[in-house]
Amino acid sequence: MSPDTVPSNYGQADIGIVHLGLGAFHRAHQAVYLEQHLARHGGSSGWGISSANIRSNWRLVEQLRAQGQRYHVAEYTDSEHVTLREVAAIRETLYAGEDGPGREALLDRMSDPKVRIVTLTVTEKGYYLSPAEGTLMVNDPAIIHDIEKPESPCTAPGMLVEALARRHRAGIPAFTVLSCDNMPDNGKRTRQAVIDLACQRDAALAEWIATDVAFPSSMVDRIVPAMTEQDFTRLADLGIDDAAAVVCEAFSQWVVEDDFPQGRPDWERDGVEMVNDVAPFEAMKLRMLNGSHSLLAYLGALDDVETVADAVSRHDIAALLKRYMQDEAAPTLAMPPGTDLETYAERLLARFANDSLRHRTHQIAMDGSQKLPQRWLAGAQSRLAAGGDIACTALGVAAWIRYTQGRDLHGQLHAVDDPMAETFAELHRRHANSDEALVAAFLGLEAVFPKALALDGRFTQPVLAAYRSLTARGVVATLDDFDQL
Ligand code: CS2
Repeated sequence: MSPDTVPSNYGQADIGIVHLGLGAFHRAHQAVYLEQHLARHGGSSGWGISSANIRSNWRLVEQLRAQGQRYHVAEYTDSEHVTLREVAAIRETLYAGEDGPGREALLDRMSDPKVRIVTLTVTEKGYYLSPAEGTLMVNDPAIIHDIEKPESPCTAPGMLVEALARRHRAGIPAFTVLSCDNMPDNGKRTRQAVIDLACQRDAALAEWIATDVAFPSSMVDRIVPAMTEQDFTRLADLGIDDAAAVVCEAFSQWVVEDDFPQGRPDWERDGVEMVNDVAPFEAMKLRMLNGSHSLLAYLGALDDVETVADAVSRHDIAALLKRYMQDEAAPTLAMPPGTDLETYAERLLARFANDSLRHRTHQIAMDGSQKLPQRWLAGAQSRLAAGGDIACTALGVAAWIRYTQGRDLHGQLHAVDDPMAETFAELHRRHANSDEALVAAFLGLEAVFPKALALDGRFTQPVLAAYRSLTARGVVATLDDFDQL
């Protein structure tokens, strides 16, 4: 295969954006948009990025530094077509994980008047908000740390509050905070986390943040699996030896609420959709794409299906996803301008079928406690209120409960990667002898399930029935029955 290549060849760019969460997604999504932007401006627009990891993976920071902050993104349309893009938009990388110079360097950078936007991809749990209620978890040890030692924070909300406090003291205008995580109203949620935390510290600071800081929302979309050895080998075959490279799909979408009082890059020229209201885009993406992802991830992982492409190549799983999107997700959505939900659903299935991406079901299955509310539960509530069907969602919830046991339906063990993993293990121990008690205990987790849903027999009964079917008869037979309904 001979790739199309896009080298990076503009000069140095000044830093105008700080990013928290230097993961694969950031490198393959936001940084690529900025790369195109900087290339158009010959690097002189002032919107270079400083990217930081605040809790883990210092190694990546070292690797990027060692290779002059340049890396490659391999964008696969299918197994025949790949574009290899060199990215140099990240001008600086920082590691602020432990007490030490990295944290101060990051806070210094965030306090620099030239920095006018701070973006985040810290995953749902990185906001320390209760998944069901969206309020700051003030009893979490990391948040307690940031309340007690505000000058040396260890969480993303803590970094934002401390940097904003320093700017406020120094009379420097606030930066705009742009969340790029998969949460509904991610701007409002980030604002809530930051203001709740600032209130613990200084009411005047909280007041200033409430009036002076903009928190636009955004919808981000690109499938960027975690890198595997196999991916690095594939890249080596294309002549790329790059420890910080990322593999992703060719598709990319970014919809951003246009609220940047301190200015922003002219992103619309690089395909970013700048809109007044992101909510319909966000709900569509979360319930259709991410909702389907979670559904195939839990059912697939329980049945030893390794990747997303393997899952959708199975007739029974593909049929379930179609039914879920058509009957349970689409009817709950307001149509975003210029989008047709039927076409959107078809394109999603085609994207999932891209077998150049080894997107592991277990990767998507992690952090279910943080993902379920926005992917499934909000839609299920509105579907029930309209007297609609939620059978696929109930099956998904049952599969998730079974998944959290840490053993698939063929007896193979897997890790349960979730901030609530200990609670799950305890529930499985306590209720090992009763499916009914186990399902009731899970649905009673108030951090995850809204009370109204947990008390609604139209939801709880199908979850229990699906749980019993899955454990007694397995995924294939359960989906077979589903086909007959
Ligand atoms: C996935 C997402 O891991 C997951 O939970 O559903 O990372 C998904 O690939 C992206 O949101 C696609 O934009």
